[in-house]
Amino acid sequence: MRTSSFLRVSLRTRSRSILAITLCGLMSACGDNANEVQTFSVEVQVTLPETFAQSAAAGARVLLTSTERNVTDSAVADAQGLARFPRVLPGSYIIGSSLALDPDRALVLTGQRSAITLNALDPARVISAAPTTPFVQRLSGSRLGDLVIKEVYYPASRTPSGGTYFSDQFVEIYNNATDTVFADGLFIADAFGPAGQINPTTVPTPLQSQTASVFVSSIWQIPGTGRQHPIAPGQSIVIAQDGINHRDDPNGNPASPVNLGNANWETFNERPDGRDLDSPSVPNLTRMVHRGGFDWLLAVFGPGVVIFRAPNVAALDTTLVPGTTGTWVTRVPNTLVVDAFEALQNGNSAAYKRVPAALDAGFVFATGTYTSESARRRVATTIGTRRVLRDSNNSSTDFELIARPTPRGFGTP
Ligand SMILES: [Ca+2]
Ligand SMILES: [Ca+2]
Repeated sequence: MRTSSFLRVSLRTRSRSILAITLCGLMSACGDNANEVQTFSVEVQVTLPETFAQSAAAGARVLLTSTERNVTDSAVADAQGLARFPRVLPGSYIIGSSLALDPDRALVLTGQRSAITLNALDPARVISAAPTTPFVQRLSGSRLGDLVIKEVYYPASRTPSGGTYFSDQFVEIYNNATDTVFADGLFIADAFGPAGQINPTTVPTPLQSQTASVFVSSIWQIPGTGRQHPIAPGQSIVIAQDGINHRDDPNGNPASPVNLGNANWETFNERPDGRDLDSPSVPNLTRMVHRGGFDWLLAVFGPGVVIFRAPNVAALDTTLVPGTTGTWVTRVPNTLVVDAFEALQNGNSAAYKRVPAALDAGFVFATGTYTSESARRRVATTIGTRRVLRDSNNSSTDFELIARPTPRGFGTP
């Protein structure tokens, strides 16, 4: 039955299986099974983070989503952390796992009675033959109650005449927790170092080897006495480089994709030449440490951004970058960091990572500079009307590149 075995192996989609049925209706040589596309038994082994008291992620929910068909299959991991999908069609899949630990189970596994959500994501798993071993998903995650960086619009935009415009950059911070979080006192900073092979002599930051800290250039702070700036669960704040409607402001860019006249905050870098304008409608962050640039300029090739809490920025170490004569950075220990984001120049720029892997295991990249693209954190799930954003401390999988920024939004740009 040469014809039917050929069909079984090569037919990959349901539309093609319909074709197979049609063909077989016309072909007398077709066997009884010619209209069945071959499926595979797939197992996913879900494990807890290495630092946890156990390994098997019992109860983890595993989603197998076809990237070719609008189909998601789900399974729950058994006591050994094994999730089974008995009939999987050949194709490309996103495999995602999640496990929410209540305080009691978190206490057993981590020693801390604090609810935690763990995630893992394999964004491109091609299944073309029966797997001989389970696919492994190692979960990671952080405590609930933390703010996360939701969107970083760093590539900036082109003017109608093709010039470059970067005053419309912004960072959005989102409350991913179940309770109100106060933004008062939060610090935001950009990681020191180049984003890639910008020119032939560009080398990665020599501070990469110090993996217990992230080294930052400029630091800004959200003002407040502690309870003045609440962010409700599922809500966010937008920090603009310039808090203006970039599209219609005389100092703006008619081709900019954003109106930031309603931003929560802006970075106003007061200086004698008045180069940075103070938008009257948007309050200013407090400038704590400023090193270079006429404003808080994020690298259009890709910035590292961290938000952190510290009792006193003046108490943080200031370090001279090795090999330089006057480039100073501030050392922020990983333990102070609330969330981190990293973008690099392109997919081949991993060697230039500036944010330690313990804070962010990956990076995103745009298709170029001044593209008006934006990097936005993915939605993991929605509880009621509240979006819970994916937070696996890995910008490669937590973020997606979108064609236009979506400040305070999640729609298709
Ligand atoms: Ca500004
Ligand atoms: Ca202002």
